[in-house]
Amino acid sequence: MASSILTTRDDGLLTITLNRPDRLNAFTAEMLNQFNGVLNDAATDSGVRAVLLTGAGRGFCAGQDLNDRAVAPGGAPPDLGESLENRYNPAVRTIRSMPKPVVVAVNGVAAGAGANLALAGDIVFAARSARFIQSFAKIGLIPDSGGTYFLPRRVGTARAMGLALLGESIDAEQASDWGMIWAAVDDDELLSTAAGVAGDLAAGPTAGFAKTKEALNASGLNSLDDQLDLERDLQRAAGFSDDYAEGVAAFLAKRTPEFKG
Ligand code: T3D
Repeated sequence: MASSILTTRDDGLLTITLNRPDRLNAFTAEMLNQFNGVLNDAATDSGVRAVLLTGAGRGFCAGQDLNDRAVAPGGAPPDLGESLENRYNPAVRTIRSMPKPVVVAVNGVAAGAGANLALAGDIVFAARSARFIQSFAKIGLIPDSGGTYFLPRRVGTARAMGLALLGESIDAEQASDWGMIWAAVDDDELLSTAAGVAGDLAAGPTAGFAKTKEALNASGLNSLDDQLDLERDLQRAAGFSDDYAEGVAAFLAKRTPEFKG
């Protein structure tokens, strides 16, 4: 049986493909365990300098596989808190905290936790035919996997509330217009565009990117004073790095820099 998580390596770029196309790549517990294993390896492997996440087939990810457990009126309810604590939340935390860029190529419908895992990425591309749906509202749940965090920060509270309560689908173009994602691209150019950007990031000053990510992650809760202090500390460390010296030397010599990260 094919693995539900596929990986390929091309120099410093790791591509992760969600691979249950007949279920629009909906997550089972086993698939999430595999996903978390791959994400953890990507986070700690210094040879991985950027990650590209996409889905196989016509969907990106339909969130939790609703067949993966018995849910029925009158039956014993599953503990969804356990599911989030042990499987979804670790994935979101690893994507947000890994010290390297995560590019997401949303190739088709992204629903429920699938939509919010996409939004956990650093740079999100979506095919023009892709849709984002906060499906939780349709089944009595709340947006999870960071949805209540990422959505208001990306699109503002009014749109976040509408998306969360109405559970309506929005297409890639609208997601891009609202600032929810970086760009909508033609379907047949999605993977080459996202892989090109991810490859460029993998060849870039990844230690600097990690500090940028750390600073932006912190800014949601910091005061301006705290954020200025953090920028000072991170920039001090960046200024001591070989990549900074290389970047400036390459600029002055009018040559392409060779970053080590
Ligand atoms: O652990 C926890 O439970 C807590 C965490 C919760 C996080 C969550 O993600 S909750 C939200 C779960 N997801 C959903 O509610 C989405 C359900 N799916 C849909 O609403 C629709 O499938 C889509 C809007 C995503 C796509 O619609 P469409 O018309 O393009 O495709 P389809 O025909 O509905 O789906 C294709 C097949 O995939 C179909 O199977 P079939 O009929 O061909 O045998 C469908 O049943 C299956 N599928 C799609 N999503 C799921 C699924 N099977 C199981 N679970 C799914 N989530």
